[in-house]
Amino acid sequence: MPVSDSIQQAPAQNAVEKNGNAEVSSSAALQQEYLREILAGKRKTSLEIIMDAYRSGYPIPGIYMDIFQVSLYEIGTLWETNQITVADEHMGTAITQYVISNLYQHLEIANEQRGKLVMTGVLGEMHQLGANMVADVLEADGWDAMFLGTNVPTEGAIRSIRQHGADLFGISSTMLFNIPMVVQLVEEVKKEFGDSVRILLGGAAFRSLHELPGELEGCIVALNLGEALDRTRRDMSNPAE
Ligand code: B12
Repeated sequence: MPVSDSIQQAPAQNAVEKNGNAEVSSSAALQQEYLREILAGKRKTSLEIIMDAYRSGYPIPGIYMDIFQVSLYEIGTLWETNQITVADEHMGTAITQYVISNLYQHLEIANEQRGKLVMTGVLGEMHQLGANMVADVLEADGWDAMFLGTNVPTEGAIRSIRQHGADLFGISSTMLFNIPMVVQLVEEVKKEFGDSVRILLGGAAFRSLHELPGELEGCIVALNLGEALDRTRRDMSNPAE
């Protein structure tokens, strides 16, 4: 199944067998179960829940969006409203990072070769999971992806683009206060590589922007996994152009 379809079709496919009875557990129930386990610090059970879902046919991009993203957004709200501690948030995030790392080996990579991608979080940005998920899903969609992590200095990012021969450079920013750093990075990349490297922007900061700063014109902006797939397929059908 194409990776983009798997995002939309995920919930309907989540059929879980228990005690011989076919039981369709909704993605919402699965997400709540996962959230409960990560907040209880149950790393093993959290991984088992996700591996069971995967083995029952739940596609990885769907798990990323329906389970991980929803749980982490909920953790953000619980944290903001003092219902959980910073330690709880760190633990939930760490367990999710661990589960994502385990899922990676099961990603089905498309036969198509769409080009080379470097993905990073901008300097000053500590949120990493969203960019990690987008890098994984684009890799599954046929991109030769190099994920740098986050809080990467401009110089290092430029060097990675050159070393990898990237056609596409993804920048993630969650915090609005990091947008000036995104602008600076984009300007440096344009100066070094001109139009030969397209730039893909995303992360929660772009959701809060009313208008894209003029300096970011010409960049592709995508606000979630589905949009990242749609936009890269539409705008990057021939990376060499
Ligand atoms: C975990 C977490 C952290 C961890 C991150 C650890 C890590 N390894 O990632 C730590 C503890 C470091 C952290 C720090 C902070 N955080 Co924080 N954090 C979160 C939390 C709970 C989850 C983030 C997450 O992983 N979300 C899940 C991913 C999947 O979602 P996502 O990032 O949006 O990614 C999706 C899309 O945006 C998009 N996308 C993302 N990147 C890219 C890139 C490209 C190229 C594309 C195309 C798409 C794309 O695709 C992804 C999949 O759909 C959020 C809650 C939330 N609502 O997200 C708060 C949250 C983002 N944090 C918040 C805050 C305030 C902070 C701090 C300022 C706290 C503090 N006082 O220190 C610092 C800022 C640090 C910094 N300079 O960046 C606020 C931000 C509020 C705001 N709007 O300004 C939030 C919303 C919590 C809240 N409700 O108050 N945080």
